[in-house]
Amino acid sequence: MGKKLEGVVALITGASSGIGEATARVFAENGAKLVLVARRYERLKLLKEKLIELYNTQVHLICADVRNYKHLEEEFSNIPEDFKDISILINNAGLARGLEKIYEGKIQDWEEMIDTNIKGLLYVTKLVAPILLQKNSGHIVNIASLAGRAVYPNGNVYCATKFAVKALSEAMIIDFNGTNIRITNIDPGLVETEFSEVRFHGDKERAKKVYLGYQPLTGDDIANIILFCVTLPQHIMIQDILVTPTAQATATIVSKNFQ
Ligand code: NDP
Ligand code: 8X3
Repeated sequence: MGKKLEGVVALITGASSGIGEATARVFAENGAKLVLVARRYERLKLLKEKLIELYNTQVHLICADVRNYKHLEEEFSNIPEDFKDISILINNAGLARGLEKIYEGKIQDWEEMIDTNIKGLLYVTKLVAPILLQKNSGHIVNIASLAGRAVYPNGNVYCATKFAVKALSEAMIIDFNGTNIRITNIDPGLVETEFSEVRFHGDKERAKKVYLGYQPLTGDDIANIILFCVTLPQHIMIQDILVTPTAQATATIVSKNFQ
């Protein structure tokens, strides 16, 4: 049997770690050609080498900050011919910074979250949408969060950015209606990645504790859900998915049985 994504070009933002990296691996295994975006070039380069070695994948790297539209535009105009025909966009790059009351939050953290999670997603979508519209097909997957469905204590600005992603997914579903372009919003709960380390500004010990005492989701779990959505028959569009570890009921109710 042929591979599910044989020859399909997929662009994944935030591919240097966590969910994005796992999605790159799962897509490569399924025959996709990849355009991978992140800021940490060394990470992307190592991943590219691994994907070539394991799956003979064709990979084009874009070392860019999704907050910088001008740079993204330049990089897009330099995408090699072989990778230009993007069919799948995974809007995954994103982060949380800080976990404190709104009146204790730092302006720099707020700006980083808003600029990356909302504006970065919009910038990349703005550049990929014309390619999909031109051929009247394709799929955009937005990684929002459980944090975009219910606010939790000290989540304030991060939650607001993910509510915005959810709103943008709903808007895209309406705006692309009448085309063959599909939109899927995915809201994961707790996934063990570098997310908490980034949120706690590099405090690995504090980050580790978030995932202790239960089985969190992995990047691979989300990657396989994404694969499922993008490989369904063309007439089926999964609009929205909420996925949590079995031990997680809500953002604040997590059963840590053995703690
Ligand atoms: P990671 O920290 O492991 O990965 C985040 C990725 O985003 C990295 O590849 C990072 O690359 C990239 N990124 C961050 N900022 C930028 C930027 N300005 N420009 C380009 N790339 C950027 O976390 P996750 O894999 O967990 O996070 C992926 C997405 O999933 C995020 O949107 C997050 O909000 C969401 N999510 C995560 C959950 C979790 O529990 N882990 C749950 C729900 C949603 P680099 O630093 O190299 O630029
Ligand atoms: C990441 C999951 O619950 O830490 O979006 O906000 S959570």
